[in-house]
Amino acid sequence: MYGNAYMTPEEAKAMAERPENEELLAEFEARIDRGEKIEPHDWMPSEYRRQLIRMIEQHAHSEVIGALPEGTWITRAPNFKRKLALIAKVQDEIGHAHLLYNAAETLGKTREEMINDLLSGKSKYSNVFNYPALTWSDIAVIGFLIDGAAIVNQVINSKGSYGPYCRALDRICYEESFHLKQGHDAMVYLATGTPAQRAELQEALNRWYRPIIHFFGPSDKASVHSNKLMRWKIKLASNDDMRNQFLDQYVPKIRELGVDFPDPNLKKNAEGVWEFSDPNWDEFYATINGNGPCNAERLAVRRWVEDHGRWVRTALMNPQQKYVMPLS
Ligand code: BYC
Repeated sequence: MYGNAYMTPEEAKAMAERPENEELLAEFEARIDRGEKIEPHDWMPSEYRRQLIRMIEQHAHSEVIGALPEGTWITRAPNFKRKLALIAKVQDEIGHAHLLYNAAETLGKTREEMINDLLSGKSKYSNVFNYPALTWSDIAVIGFLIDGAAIVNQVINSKGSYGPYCRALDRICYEESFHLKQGHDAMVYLATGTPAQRAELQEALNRWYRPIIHFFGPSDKASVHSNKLMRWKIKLASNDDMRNQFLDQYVPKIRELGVDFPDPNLKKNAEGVWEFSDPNWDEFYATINGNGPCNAERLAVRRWVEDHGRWVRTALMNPQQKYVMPLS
Protein backbone atom coordinates (compact mmCIF):
# COMPACT_ATOMS: atom_id res chain seq x y z
CA MET A 1 0.00 0.00 0.00
CA TYR A 2 2.80 2.45 0.90
CA GLY A 3 4.72 4.01 -1.97
CA ASN A 4 2.27 2.43 -4.47
CA ALA A 5 3.57 3.42 -7.90
CA TYR A 6 0.00 3.60 -9.28
CA MET A 7 -1.15 6.27 -6.80
CA THR A 8 -1.54 9.84 -8.06
CA PRO A 9 0.35 12.50 -6.06
CA GLU A 10 -3.01 13.72 -4.69
CA GLU A 11 -3.95 10.20 -3.53
CA ALA A 12 -0.51 9.74 -1.95
CA LYS A 13 -0.85 13.07 -0.10
CA ALA A 14 -4.33 12.14 1.15
CA MET A 15 -2.95 8.79 2.39
CA ALA A 16 -0.08 10.48 4.21
CA GLU A 17 -2.39 13.02 5.86
CA ARG A 18 -5.04 10.63 7.19
CA PRO A 19 -6.08 11.67 10.71
CA GLU A 20 -4.44 9.75 13.51
CA ASN A 21 -6.24 6.69 14.88
CA GLU A 22 -5.29 3.49 16.70
CA GLU A 23 -5.42 1.32 13.61
CA LEU A 24 -3.03 3.57 11.67
CA LEU A 25 -0.71 3.80 14.65
CA ALA A 26 -0.64 0.01 15.02
CA GLU A 27 0.08 -0.40 11.30
CA PHE A 28 2.86 2.21 11.52
CA GLU A 29 4.45 0.58 14.57
CA ALA A 30 4.25 -2.85 12.92
CA ARG A 31 6.21 -1.47 9.96
CA ILE A 32 8.86 -0.14 12.33
CA ASP A 33 9.03 -3.48 14.16
CA ARG A 34 9.57 -5.23 10.82
CA GLY A 35 12.55 -2.91 10.22
CA GLU A 36 10.95 -1.05 7.30
CA LYS A 37 11.99 2.52 6.57
CA ILE A 38 9.41 5.29 6.86
CA GLU A 39 9.58 7.70 3.92
CA PRO A 40 8.37 11.33 3.70
CA HIS A 41 5.04 10.57 2.00
CA ASP A 42 4.15 7.71 4.33
CA TRP A 43 1.66 8.19 7.11
CA MET A 44 3.31 8.91 10.45
CA PRO A 45 2.03 10.03 13.87
CA SER A 46 2.40 13.77 14.40
CA GLU A 47 4.60 13.11 17.46
CA TYR A 48 7.00 10.99 15.36
CA ARG A 49 7.23 13.89 12.89
CA ARG A 50 7.73 16.44 15.68
CA GLN A 51 10.46 14.41 17.37
CA LEU A 52 12.32 13.84 14.12
CA ILE A 53 12.22 17.52 13.20
CA ARG A 54 13.51 18.42 16.68
CA MET A 55 16.37 15.96 16.57
CA ILE A 56 17.45 16.37 12.93
CA GLU A 57 17.21 20.13 13.15
CA GLN A 58 19.36 20.20 16.31
CA HIS A 59 21.83 17.95 14.56
CA ALA A 60 21.96 20.26 11.50
CA HIS A 61 22.50 23.33 13.70
CA SER A 62 25.28 21.46 15.51
CA GLU A 63 27.13 21.01 12.24
CA VAL A 64 26.83 24.73 11.39
CA ILE A 65 27.83 25.99 14.83
CA GLY A 66 30.35 23.14 15.15
CA ALA A 67 32.30 24.60 12.25
CA LEU A 68 33.02 27.74 14.27
CA PRO A 69 35.51 26.62 16.96
CA GLU A 70 37.59 24.78 14.35
CA GLY A 71 37.10 27.57 11.81
CA THR A 72 38.92 29.98 14.11
CA TRP A 73 42.08 27.85 13.73
CA ILE A 74 42.24 27.78 9.93
CA THR A 75 44.40 30.91 9.87
CA ARG A 76 46.57 29.61 12.72
CA ALA A 77 47.08 25.97 11.70
CA PRO A 78 50.70 24.97 12.40
CA ASN A 79 51.57 24.08 8.79
CA PHE A 80 50.23 24.00 5.26
CA LYS A 81 49.07 20.35 5.31
CA ARG A 82 47.22 20.80 8.60
CA LYS A 83 45.62 23.95 7.22
CA LEU A 84 44.40 22.18 4.07
CA ALA A 85 42.97 19.29 6.08
CA LEU A 86 41.21 21.66 8.48
CA ILE A 87 39.71 23.74 5.66
CA ALA A 88 38.38 20.54 4.08
CA LYS A 89 36.97 19.33 7.39
CA VAL A 90 35.18 22.58 8.17
CA GLN A 91 33.74 22.59 4.66
CA ASP A 92 32.54 18.99 5.17
CA GLU A 93 30.72 19.99 8.39
CA ILE A 94 28.75 22.63 6.50
CA GLY A 95 27.97 20.00 3.86
CA HIS A 96 26.61 17.77 6.64
CA ALA A 97 24.36 20.60 7.77
CA HIS A 98 22.96 20.86 4.22
CA LEU A 99 22.23 17.12 4.13
CA LEU A 100 20.50 17.30 7.49
CA TYR A 101 18.47 20.44 6.74
CA ASN A 102 17.30 18.67 3.56
CA ALA A 103 16.27 15.62 5.59
CA ALA A 104 14.39 17.79 8.12
CA GLU A 105 12.66 19.71 5.32
CA THR A 106 11.07 16.46 4.09
CA LEU A 107 9.05 16.57 7.33
CA GLY A 108 7.51 19.96 6.59
CA LYS A 109 9.64 22.58 8.36
CA THR A 110 11.38 24.96 5.99
CA ARG A 111 15.09 25.72 6.17
CA GLU A 112 14.28 29.38 6.75
CA GLU A 113 12.14 28.51 9.78
CA MET A 114 14.94 26.30 11.13
CA ILE A 115 17.60 28.99 10.67
CA ASN A 116 15.33 31.56 12.32
CA ASP A 117 14.82 29.24 15.29
CA LEU A 118 18.58 28.78 15.59
CA LEU A 119 19.29 32.51 15.46
CA SER A 120 16.53 33.39 17.93
CA GLY A 121 17.88 30.83 20.41
CA LYS A 122 14.68 28.73 20.23
CA SER A 123 16.39 25.64 18.81
CA LYS A 124 19.17 23.82 20.57
CA TYR A 125 22.47 22.57 19.16
CA SER A 126 25.13 20.35 20.68
CA ASN A 127 26.52 21.49 24.05
CA VAL A 128 30.12 20.88 22.97
CA PHE A 129 30.24 23.78 20.54
CA ASN A 130 29.72 26.32 23.28
CA TYR A 131 33.28 25.87 24.52
CA PRO A 132 36.31 27.71 23.13
CA ALA A 133 39.14 26.07 21.18
CA LEU A 134 41.98 27.78 23.02
CA THR A 135 44.98 25.97 21.50
CA TRP A 136 45.88 23.80 18.50
CA SER A 137 45.55 20.80 20.83
CA ASP A 138 41.85 21.60 21.16
CA ILE A 139 41.55 21.06 17.41
CA ALA A 140 43.18 17.64 17.75
CA VAL A 141 40.79 16.75 20.58
CA ILE A 142 37.74 17.96 18.65
CA GLY A 143 38.80 16.05 15.52
CA PHE A 144 39.49 12.81 17.34
CA LEU A 145 37.09 12.77 20.26
CA ILE A 146 34.13 14.98 19.31
CA ASP A 147 34.03 13.48 15.84
CA GLY A 148 34.62 10.07 17.44
CA ALA A 149 31.66 10.62 19.78
CA ALA A 150 29.53 11.79 16.86
CA ILE A 151 30.43 8.69 14.86
CA VAL A 152 29.35 6.40 17.72
CA ASN A 153 25.99 8.18 17.82
CA GLN A 154 25.54 8.39 14.05
CA VAL A 155 26.55 4.84 13.13
CA ILE A 156 24.00 3.56 15.65
CA ASN A 157 21.20 5.90 14.54
CA SER A 158 21.86 5.35 10.81
CA LYS A 159 20.07 2.00 11.28
CA GLY A 160 16.96 3.88 12.37
CA SER A 161 13.46 4.09 10.95
CA TYR A 162 13.31 7.37 9.01
CA GLY A 163 14.78 6.87 5.53
CA PRO A 164 16.02 10.42 4.74
CA TYR A 165 17.77 10.82 8.13
CA CYS A 166 19.43 7.38 7.90
CA ARG A 167 20.70 8.03 4.38
CA ALA A 168 22.09 11.42 5.44
CA LEU A 169 23.82 9.77 8.44
CA ASP A 170 25.38 7.10 6.21
CA ARG A 171 26.95 9.76 4.00
CA ILE A 172 28.05 11.85 6.98
CA CYS A 173 29.76 8.86 8.62
CA TYR A 174 31.98 8.27 5.59
CA GLU A 175 33.35 11.79 5.89
CA GLU A 176 33.53 11.72 9.67
CA SER A 177 35.83 8.74 9.52
CA PHE A 178 38.35 10.92 7.65
CA HIS A 179 37.90 13.63 10.28
CA LEU A 180 38.70 11.06 12.91
CA LYS A 181 41.95 10.13 11.18
CA GLN A 182 42.86 13.81 10.89
CA GLY A 183 42.21 14.28 14.62
CA HIS A 184 44.05 11.10 15.58
CA ASP A 185 47.08 12.07 13.49
CA ALA A 186 47.22 15.49 15.19
CA MET A 187 46.83 13.85 18.64
CA VAL A 188 49.61 11.33 18.00
CA TYR A 189 51.91 14.11 16.78
CA LEU A 190 51.35 16.17 19.92
CA ALA A 191 51.46 13.19 22.29
CA THR A 192 54.82 12.10 20.89
CA GLY A 193 56.18 15.64 20.71
CA THR A 194 57.96 17.89 23.16
CA PRO A 195 57.01 18.05 26.87
CA ALA A 196 55.28 21.36 26.13
CA GLN A 197 53.18 19.79 23.37
CA ARG A 198 52.19 16.85 25.59
CA ALA A 199 51.27 19.24 28.39
CA GLU A 200 49.15 21.34 26.04
CA LEU A 201 47.35 18.21 24.79
CA GLN A 202 46.67 17.05 28.36
CA GLU A 203 45.29 20.50 29.23
CA ALA A 204 42.95 20.34 26.24
CA LEU A 205 41.75 16.89 27.34
CA ASN A 206 41.15 18.29 30.83
CA ARG A 207 38.94 21.04 29.39
CA TRP A 208 36.97 18.81 27.00
CA TYR A 209 36.33 15.86 29.29
CA ARG A 210 33.08 17.03 30.90
CA PRO A 211 31.58 18.45 27.67
CA ILE A 212 32.32 15.12 25.95
CA ILE A 213 30.60 13.17 28.72
CA HIS A 214 27.63 15.57 28.35
CA PHE A 215 27.59 15.15 24.55
CA PHE A 216 25.53 11.94 24.74
CA GLY A 217 22.79 13.65 26.71
CA PRO A 218 21.54 13.26 30.30
CA SER A 219 21.59 9.87 31.99
CA ASP A 220 18.84 7.46 30.92
CA LYS A 221 16.93 8.24 34.11
CA ALA A 222 16.87 11.95 33.29
CA SER A 223 16.37 11.66 29.52
CA VAL A 224 13.01 13.07 28.44
CA HIS A 225 12.63 11.70 24.92
CA SER A 226 14.58 8.42 24.86
CA ASN A 227 11.68 6.01 25.48
CA LYS A 228 9.58 7.37 22.65
CA LEU A 229 12.55 7.72 20.29
CA MET A 230 13.68 4.18 20.96
CA ARG A 231 10.20 2.72 20.59
CA TRP A 232 10.03 4.30 17.12
CA LYS A 233 13.66 3.43 16.29
CA ILE A 234 14.70 7.04 15.79
CA LYS A 235 17.31 6.36 18.43
CA LEU A 236 18.71 2.82 18.52
CA ALA A 237 20.60 3.03 21.80
CA SER A 238 20.05 4.99 24.98
CA ASN A 239 22.23 7.96 26.01
CA ASP A 240 24.06 5.88 28.65
CA ASP A 241 24.63 3.01 26.21
CA MET A 242 26.14 5.32 23.61
CA ARG A 243 28.31 7.06 26.20
CA ASN A 244 29.51 3.66 27.39
CA GLN A 245 30.31 2.51 23.86
CA PHE A 246 32.30 5.69 23.30
CA LEU A 247 34.32 5.31 26.52
CA ASP A 248 34.95 1.67 25.70
CA GLN A 249 36.40 2.53 22.31
CA TYR A 250 38.27 5.76 23.08
CA VAL A 251 39.62 5.63 26.64
CA PRO A 252 42.10 2.86 25.70
CA LYS A 253 43.11 4.84 22.60
CA ILE A 254 43.99 8.00 24.50
CA ARG A 255 45.69 6.07 27.33
CA GLU A 256 47.81 4.38 24.67
CA LEU A 257 49.16 7.85 23.84
CA GLY A 258 50.23 8.46 27.44
CA VAL A 259 47.54 11.06 28.14
CA ASP A 260 44.22 10.62 29.95
CA PHE A 261 40.89 12.09 30.92
CA PRO A 262 41.21 13.96 34.23
CA ASP A 263 38.94 11.70 36.28
CA PRO A 264 40.34 9.33 38.93
CA ASN A 265 36.97 7.52 39.03
CA LEU A 266 36.88 6.74 35.33
CA LYS A 267 37.05 2.96 35.18
CA LYS A 268 35.23 -0.04 33.77
CA ASN A 269 33.39 -2.11 36.37
CA ALA A 270 33.01 -5.89 36.48
CA GLU A 271 29.84 -5.67 34.33
CA GLY A 272 31.75 -3.86 31.58
CA VAL A 273 30.11 -0.51 32.36
CA TRP A 274 32.25 2.62 32.59
CA GLU A 275 31.90 4.55 35.83
CA PHE A 276 32.89 8.19 36.18
CA SER A 277 32.64 11.10 38.62
CA ASP A 278 29.58 13.34 38.65
CA PRO A 279 30.07 15.36 35.45
CA ASN A 280 28.17 18.38 36.79
CA TRP A 281 24.84 18.19 34.99
CA ASP A 282 24.02 21.74 36.10
CA GLU A 283 26.76 22.91 33.76
CA PHE A 284 25.23 20.81 30.96
CA TYR A 285 21.73 22.28 31.41
CA ALA A 286 23.07 25.82 31.69
CA THR A 287 25.03 25.33 28.46
CA ILE A 288 22.23 23.80 26.38
CA ASN A 289 19.86 26.50 27.59
CA GLY A 290 22.00 29.36 26.33
CA ASN A 291 24.33 30.08 29.26
CA GLY A 292 27.53 28.25 28.35
CA PRO A 293 30.88 29.96 27.89
CA CYS A 294 30.43 30.74 24.17
CA ASN A 295 26.67 30.59 23.41
CA ALA A 296 26.30 34.34 22.93
CA GLU A 297 29.42 34.57 20.77
CA ARG A 298 28.40 31.61 18.57
CA LEU A 299 24.94 33.00 17.83
CA ALA A 300 26.33 36.51 17.30
CA VAL A 301 28.71 35.16 14.63
CA ARG A 302 25.88 33.26 12.91
CA ARG A 303 23.66 36.38 12.92
CA TRP A 304 26.52 38.42 11.40
CA VAL A 305 27.02 35.77 8.70
CA GLU A 306 23.29 35.66 7.97
CA ASP A 307 23.13 39.46 7.56
CA HIS A 308 26.33 39.83 5.57
CA GLY A 309 25.67 36.84 3.31
CA ARG A 310 22.13 37.85 2.38
CA TRP A 311 23.26 39.66 -0.79
CA VAL A 312 25.05 36.49 -2.00
CA ARG A 313 21.94 34.36 -1.54
CA THR A 314 19.78 36.99 -3.24
CA ALA A 315 22.23 37.16 -6.16
CA LEU A 316 22.26 33.37 -6.52
CA MET A 317 18.46 33.26 -6.62
CA ASN A 318 18.29 36.09 -9.21
CA PRO A 319 21.13 35.37 -11.65
CA GLN A 320 19.79 37.80 -14.27
CA GLN A 321 20.28 40.85 -12.05
CA LYS A 322 23.54 42.56 -11.23
CA TYR A 323 24.54 42.75 -7.58
CA VAL A 324 27.27 44.77 -5.96
CA MET A 325 28.84 43.57 -2.74
CA PRO A 326 27.98 46.03 0.05
CA LEU A 327 31.08 47.76 1.42
CA SER A 328 30.16 47.57 5.09
N1 BYC B 1 23.53 19.12 23.46
O1 BYC B 1 15.64 13.57 26.30
P1 BYC B 1 17.07 13.75 25.93
C1 BYC B 1 29.40 17.01 15.08
C2 BYC B 1 18.78 18.09 25.14
S1 BYC B 1 27.78 17.54 15.20
C3 BYC B 1 22.43 19.92 23.48
O2 BYC B 1 18.01 12.67 26.31
P2 BYC B 1 17.29 13.07 23.12
C4 BYC B 1 30.44 17.93 14.66
C5 BYC B 1 17.72 17.43 24.31
O3 BYC B 1 17.67 18.04 23.02
C6 BYC B 1 26.92 16.12 15.76
N2 BYC B 1 21.22 19.51 23.92
O4 BYC B 1 17.18 14.07 24.35
C7 BYC B 1 30.14 19.09 13.98
C8 BYC B 1 16.50 17.67 25.15
O5 BYC B 1 16.09 19.03 25.04
P3 BYC B 1 14.74 19.49 24.22
C9 BYC B 1 25.96 16.42 16.87
C10 BYC B 1 21.14 18.23 24.36
O6 BYC B 1 16.99 13.83 21.92
C11 BYC B 1 31.13 20.00 13.63
C12 BYC B 1 17.04 17.52 26.56
O7 BYC B 1 18.43 17.77 26.49
N3 BYC B 1 25.20 15.20 17.10
O8 BYC B 1 29.67 15.92 15.38
O9 BYC B 1 16.51 11.82 23.41
C13 BYC B 1 32.46 19.75 14.00
C14 BYC B 1 16.78 16.14 27.14
O10 BYC B 1 17.62 15.14 26.52
C15 BYC B 1 22.23 17.36 24.34
C16 BYC B 1 23.86 15.20 17.21
O11 BYC B 1 23.22 16.23 17.15
C17 BYC B 1 23.46 17.84 23.88
N4 BYC B 1 24.58 17.10 23.85
O12 BYC B 1 18.85 12.60 23.11
C18 BYC B 1 32.78 18.58 14.66
C19 BYC B 1 23.20 13.86 17.37
N5 BYC B 1 21.83 16.15 24.83
O13 BYC B 1 14.99 19.20 22.77
C20 BYC B 1 31.79 17.65 14.98
C21 BYC B 1 21.70 13.87 17.22
C22 BYC B 1 20.53 16.29 25.14
O14 BYC B 1 13.61 18.66 24.78
N6 BYC B 1 21.01 13.95 18.47
N7 BYC B 1 20.11 17.53 24.87
O15 BYC B 1 14.62 20.95 24.50
C23 BYC B 1 20.84 12.89 19.30
O16 BYC B 1 21.32 11.80 19.04
C24 BYC B 1 20.00 13.08 20.53
O17 BYC B 1 19.23 14.25 20.37
C25 BYC B 1 20.84 13.16 21.84
C26 BYC B 1 19.89 13.54 23.01
C27 BYC B 1 21.48 11.82 22.13
C28 BYC B 1 21.91 14.26 21.75
